[in-house]
Amino acid sequence: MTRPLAFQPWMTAVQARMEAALARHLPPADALPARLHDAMRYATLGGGKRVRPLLVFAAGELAGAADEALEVPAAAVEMIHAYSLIHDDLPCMDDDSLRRGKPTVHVEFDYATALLAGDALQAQAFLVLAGTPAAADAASQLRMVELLAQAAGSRGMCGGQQIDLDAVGRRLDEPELEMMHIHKTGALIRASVMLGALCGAPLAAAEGARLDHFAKCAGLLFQVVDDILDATADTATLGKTAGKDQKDDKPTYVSILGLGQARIKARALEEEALAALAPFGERGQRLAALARFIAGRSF
Ligand code: GRG
Repeated sequence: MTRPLAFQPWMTAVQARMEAALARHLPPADALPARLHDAMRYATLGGGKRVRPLLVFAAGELAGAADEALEVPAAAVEMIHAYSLIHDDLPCMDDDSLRRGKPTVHVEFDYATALLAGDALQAQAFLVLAGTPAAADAASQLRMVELLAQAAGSRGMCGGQQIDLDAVGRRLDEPELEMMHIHKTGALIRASVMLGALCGAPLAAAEGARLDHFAKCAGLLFQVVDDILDATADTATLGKTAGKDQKDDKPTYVSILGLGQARIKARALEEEALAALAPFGERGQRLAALARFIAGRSF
């Protein structure tokens, strides 16, 4: 039996694989309307950590899925993520000019093109997921479409963004903040894990519940670390404007708990995520390494 790749080379390989897969699954830059396709590719290619595709691949490894199949949901979740970043950066949302170390889409192109590029990326995600066989059977593929739609919509990411907008300038308590992030950031992270698993052999109900608990912890962990980095890292390292949450008077884990307690919260979530994986033994090792990466990331 071949030994599994160590985490760092595995991550680099998945990131490279996804760059090629996304380039293939996006409309060509010179196809009409070229400006829109150019903006979609600008937003999606050549940057980002690809955390959500990495989660798809790691969960797929746990379920014994083939890498070729995993490219499909991984491309779909990254397209939804890229769309959310475009819209999140718009003047009517966070109004930011830097993303992934380059000008945001509405700055590089224009507001209307950015809006359309986000819309079109969302549609492209579902086109790819519905139109490219990835799961073992049609029912599982349909379930993937359903899970992604749920995660992206008003009871998922968009709903979380609305809670976020409503919270500006208001003091949230920790349960309210958690509710916001379970939707805004957590829903797509959770869907990434479940879509990856759906590409492999069916999990027993208890295994599925355990994996979902891992995904929920990983989503919150990702956000707590994001809040800590916004308060402690610099713009060059992050590739996006640092200190923005405080400047915009946004409730974050750091503003509510303080930096020290936010770090303790991150550690507790990491441990809870790892504990949820423990019964999977070797099969859960890739996801465990990814959870540790999410906890320890510096950008
Ligand atoms: C429909 C107008 C309209 C807006 C919707 C969907 C939406 C606005 C906002 C979603 C909120 C959002 C962007 C959540 C994700 C927050 C987050 C932590 C993003 C950064 O993710 P990373 O660090 O980024 O994975 P990279 O660049 O590495 O991919």
